[in-house]
Amino acid sequence: MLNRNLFGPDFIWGVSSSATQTEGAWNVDGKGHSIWDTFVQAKNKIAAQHHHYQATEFYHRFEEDIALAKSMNIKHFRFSFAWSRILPDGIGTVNQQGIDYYKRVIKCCKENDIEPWVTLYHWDLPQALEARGGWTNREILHWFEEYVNTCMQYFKDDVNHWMILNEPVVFTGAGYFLGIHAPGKRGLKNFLPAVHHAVLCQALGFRIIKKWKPEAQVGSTFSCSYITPYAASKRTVRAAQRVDKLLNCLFLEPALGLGYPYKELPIIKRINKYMLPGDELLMKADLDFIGIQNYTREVIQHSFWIPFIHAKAIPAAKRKVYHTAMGWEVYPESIYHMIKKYSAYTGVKKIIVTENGAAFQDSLLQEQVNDPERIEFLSSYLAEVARAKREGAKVNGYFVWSLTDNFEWAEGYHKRFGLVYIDFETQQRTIKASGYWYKDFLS
Ligand code: GCO
Repeated sequence: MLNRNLFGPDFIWGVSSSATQTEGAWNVDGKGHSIWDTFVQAKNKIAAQHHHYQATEFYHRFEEDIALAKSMNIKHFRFSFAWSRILPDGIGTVNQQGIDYYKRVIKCCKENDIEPWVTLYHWDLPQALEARGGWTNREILHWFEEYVNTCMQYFKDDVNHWMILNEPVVFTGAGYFLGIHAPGKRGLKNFLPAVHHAVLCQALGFRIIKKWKPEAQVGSTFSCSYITPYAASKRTVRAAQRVDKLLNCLFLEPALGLGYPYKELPIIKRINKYMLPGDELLMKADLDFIGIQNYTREVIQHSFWIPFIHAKAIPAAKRKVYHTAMGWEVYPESIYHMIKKYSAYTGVKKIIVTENGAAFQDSLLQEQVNDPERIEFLSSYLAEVARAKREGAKVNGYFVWSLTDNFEWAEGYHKRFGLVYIDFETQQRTIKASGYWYKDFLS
């Protein structure tokens, strides 16, 4: 039977969230604009033209939400700092009100016996920096350096667990290649420099944090999907390998000193154009842990028509397999395979599952939310985490995405991932059946 003892006494249990998806208060108390504040204004980018300007009002309601987390036996809370709340223009003047706010959040966590885990960059670049090219401009190394130094100056004594970037392949891929996330840029000419600069910032951020606080636990978080070829043909298998390198390895391997995956992903050779002598070394970061964020697997087919990668994913609906409201296949073995895969890298010291969860069509009926699908989802994925752990994998923590329903980027509010339901009209919180299930599991 699944129970927490299978994971050992030191295993870390938590929930995750991020600033843009929850805080709201997008333009109060001195906060500068972020690229998401701008992006949600564009036509036809966000489902139902939703925006995050109120979101879950975490900025004003954090005490209530952290108390809820405590009531659910949650001991670790992962959230992010909004860069433009701390440095409204990205660099330069510090916004004291932003510093005070995060101090209050951290203090509240501690008063509730909850350990804060802070992500420095969860996709919300200050708009003032995007105006200067954002992640495509190598200057971002200086901007990011200033931001991380500022965070350490104010928070080094308050926070022991830091994550540098959240899902860099998603914010560069969706934001600078596909144009479906902020800042809405497209093409290899934006994607490749953004990737390279993010790889460099990841390592730079690591060095800065360690300089201020050698004993801090510092990681970065990577989205990952188990990749399966649709057929056994050589062509399909190679297509699947390319996707695997792109989605699962592009930001980790350079940090481990393995460089970019040129061999399996030939298109990445074009990144050399953005590299300066010595960069290979600057890409390395001896991370204390890696955060992995897994939801599903992808089944890949060779495609002549898709440029650069010549591969495409076959959607779960088309394969007629069980999937969540996001259209993502429910495939618990995926998390097992990913943990094993990352565990096999000698340079990976420790793996924390920093996100796992699911969106389903939840509804509030008589003040209750009955979500058996989510309970089934979480327990089946956790059983696979336990299996990997039993086999000796270096996994030592698990965070559910997310504490509450929130702003799901381009999907708006209709995709609910929370253990706690939010009525976005009234902002009323209701713990879902899955939230009670997690609470019992952790008791
Ligand atoms: C992330 C994720 C979250 C999403 C979650 C569900 O990178 O942390 O994008 O912000 O809400 O993964 O899609």
